[in-house]
Amino acid sequence: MKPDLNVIPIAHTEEIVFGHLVGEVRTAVKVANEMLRKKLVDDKTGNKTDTDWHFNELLKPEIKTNDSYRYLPGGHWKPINCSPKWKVAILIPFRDRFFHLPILLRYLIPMLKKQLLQFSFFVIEQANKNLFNRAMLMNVGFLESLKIFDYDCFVIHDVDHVPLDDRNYYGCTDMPRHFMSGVDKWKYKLLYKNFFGAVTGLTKENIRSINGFPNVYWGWGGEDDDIWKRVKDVGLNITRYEGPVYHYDVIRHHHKSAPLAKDRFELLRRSHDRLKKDGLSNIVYPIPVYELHTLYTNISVDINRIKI
Ligand code: NGS
Repeated sequence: MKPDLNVIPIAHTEEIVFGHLVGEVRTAVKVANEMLRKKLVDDKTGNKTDTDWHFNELLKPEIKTNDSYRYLPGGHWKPINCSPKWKVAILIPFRDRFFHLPILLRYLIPMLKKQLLQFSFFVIEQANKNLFNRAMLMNVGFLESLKIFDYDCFVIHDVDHVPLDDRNYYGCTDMPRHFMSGVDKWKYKLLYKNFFGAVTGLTKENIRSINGFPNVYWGWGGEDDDIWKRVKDVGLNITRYEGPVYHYDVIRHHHKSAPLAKDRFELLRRSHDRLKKDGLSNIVYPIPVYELHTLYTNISVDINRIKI
């Protein structure tokens, strides 16, 4: 069935997702945010402090939902009656596309519950006007999410891609994984065989073995091809299943197209040489700003160029 990709307010999505518990959830998130702010901001100086403590202790109280899940403030869900096969962090690199988020989350939450996964949503927001750097945000999301919980599975998700079938399993079996066999804008095909963008999955070990993601792609394009090369370079194979279960629709928008990463072809040629020195091994970024929302944890970060 075609998903409804019309814009809906976040409040309406919250009502759909939480039903009669929505009031309780909103209050819990408000309280958790106040506690978080007390911990993260130094009272005297007003400066941000590091998150080097048990962050997840603040994600309280747990709320039991009526579908055998426990919910924790900031968009974290854990099944009650089974131990989940995978603990999945969904990382959404992000800037400005606020109206996309509720549309995507309202489809993903029921889907992941049906798949009995433990899951959390992290929106990794680039907090400046530099060219957008999707892959560096992925590195930040990986490192920061691991401060909250020991996830073993990471799904990197473009905010505007909605899966069409809830049998598209987001656990980390057969990784690294490209979850998409086709997309509406390319007539439910892919643009090229080695495409590794939009929605991908890697285990924690996979990500460490490729030294995370390249930090050097500022602007649109190329970073996903670089990641494909990294994966191949370390001898891993990418799995992709064929057929309509793995189709996606793209949420249309009227933004002007993103500025290109002009140097992307040059960068791609040197991908192999940079693998060890560009990624998790050299990333630096200022302490991010955390904010808990009902449906996700927002990690806002001011990323800048790093010398290799
Ligand atoms: C390729 C880009 C990828 C991009 C892909 C799909 O040309 O980064 O198109 O584009 N590679 C380079 O530019 C080197 S899309 O379907 O979004 O139009 O992901």
